[in-house]
Amino acid sequence: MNNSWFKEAIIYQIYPQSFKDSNNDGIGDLQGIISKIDYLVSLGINCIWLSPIYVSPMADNGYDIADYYNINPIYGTIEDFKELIFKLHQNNIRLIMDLVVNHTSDEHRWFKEASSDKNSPYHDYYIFKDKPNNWTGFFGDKAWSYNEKTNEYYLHLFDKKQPDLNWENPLVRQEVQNICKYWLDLGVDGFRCDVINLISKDQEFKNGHNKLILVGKKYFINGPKLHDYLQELNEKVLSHYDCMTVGETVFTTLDDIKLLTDENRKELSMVFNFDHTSVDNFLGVKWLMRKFKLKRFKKILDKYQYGLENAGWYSIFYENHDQRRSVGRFNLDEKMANYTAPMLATTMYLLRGTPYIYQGQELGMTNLNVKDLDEFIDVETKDVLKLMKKLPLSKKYIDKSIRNGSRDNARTPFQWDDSEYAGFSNAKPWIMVNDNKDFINKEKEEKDENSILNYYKKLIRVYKENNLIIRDGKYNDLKPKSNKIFMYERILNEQRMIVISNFTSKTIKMKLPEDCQILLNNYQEIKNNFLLPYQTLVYLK
Ligand code: TEU
Ligand code: CA
Repeated sequence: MNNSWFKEAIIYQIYPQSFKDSNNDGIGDLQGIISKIDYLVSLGINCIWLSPIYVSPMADNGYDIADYYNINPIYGTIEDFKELIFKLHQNNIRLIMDLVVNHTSDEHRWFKEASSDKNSPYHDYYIFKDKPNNWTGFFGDKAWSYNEKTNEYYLHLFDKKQPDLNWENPLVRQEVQNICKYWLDLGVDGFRCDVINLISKDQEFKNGHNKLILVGKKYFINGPKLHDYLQELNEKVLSHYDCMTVGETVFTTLDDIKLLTDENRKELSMVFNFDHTSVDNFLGVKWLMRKFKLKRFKKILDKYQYGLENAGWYSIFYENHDQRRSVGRFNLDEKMANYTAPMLATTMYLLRGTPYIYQGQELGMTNLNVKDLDEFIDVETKDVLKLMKKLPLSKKYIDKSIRNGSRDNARTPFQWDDSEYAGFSNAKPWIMVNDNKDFINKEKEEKDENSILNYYKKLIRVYKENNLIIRDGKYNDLKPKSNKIFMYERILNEQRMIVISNFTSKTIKMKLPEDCQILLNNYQEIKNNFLLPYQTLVYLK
């Protein structure tokens, strides 16, 4: 991995189930993606992160893998996949795959053998104990389930259909190396490594100390051998290819990130950290809602912008398939999305780090509006709703928290046009189409010069044209104390870029920079000495 193209990548995440259905069975697929490469090219992105497409019973929408070497037939065949890579590369778009190796599906052959016979060589691929400890998993439930055939408990930090792999076992690590090698040889350009900082567990399996959600998290986050495992994977496989890795890391600190992404240590190219998406919750748990404060948001982003100045690399993003939509978040009025979405995007993507855009974000797609909470179908939402109903919480709180937090918000079909199923499919999709597809859709926005989509295209163009200063420029927050304005500069040699964003619905009196080139503005005009509601401005001097 002695390359740095990942620092110039603009990455677009595709959630295959919801992007485009080519054969009208209601489920997105690989040929669907292929049919939309023109659209990806028109956006200007240069890399795709494809969420899992491997064989899976879909208990967690593909994050539960039953066969790492084959494509889930609902998405197509290996031939379709080869065609996809070939055509993306033809268009100078790279492809990174999702690598989910903290756990497998309980329907993986390894687990089937492991769970039926203590003496099977696969038994030690997983973590079995005679007695469970008190850990809680990420979906709010107990992290251990009973396995009758061997009279033991097995560990699963996510759903019980997602047993954790035992990375202590060198054979498991060898399997992961083989998997990476297989896909790299097929031409993929890297991996997004699912919950990678959970792979090494403290072998004492101590009880956690408190009664909070995620009891025991201290003992399964950034475990003692995490760095060794990552270095080994690099040495054995990744370093032999021109590839990148982005680790999804949960509850990591700045120091962790410095270690994980230090180029000399050869572990990961960059990580996703969720501190800034946790700005409106408590303890990093999105169900525990907290009022948004711009100052807090900036403090978090500043911490990493300054902290990783000389070491490490970072990913910048608002959305992914687990997060709620950014429109309507951060105290912003959903009805003002034509202004707020460009403002949010500008503010975030001119920071230092590799930008990630989640499908539909560029249209200003919104959260899903369901009548009844039971209409949510995601496994996490269901588990958490069940748990919340047992706790002393008001109906109103539960309603708001679930609506905010459900991952279904991000998973509704991509809105291509205003037809019945939004141009995603001719058949009823696997998940509800958002009813605002009539006015939020790709076809309509393409024609409207002032649409969110066209603003994103402009932003991406500006990003590419000024890549050096955005990548390497020194960052300074110019108004860290303000709860209304996010204003920062990026400085490289003689050049200075200034980004100013109004996070409020009010016009604010302020002196604007003079004698600069204006690179971006989400209004037609500039009003001297005033920053308009939700206005965003980018200057270059
Ligand atoms: O998510 C990891 C993770 O920590 C999730 O619990 C996340 O915090 C939560 O979903 C936020 O709502 C990854 C994948 O992105 C997610 O889709 C998977 O369900 C999970 O790992 C298990 O593979
Ligand atoms: Ca299909």
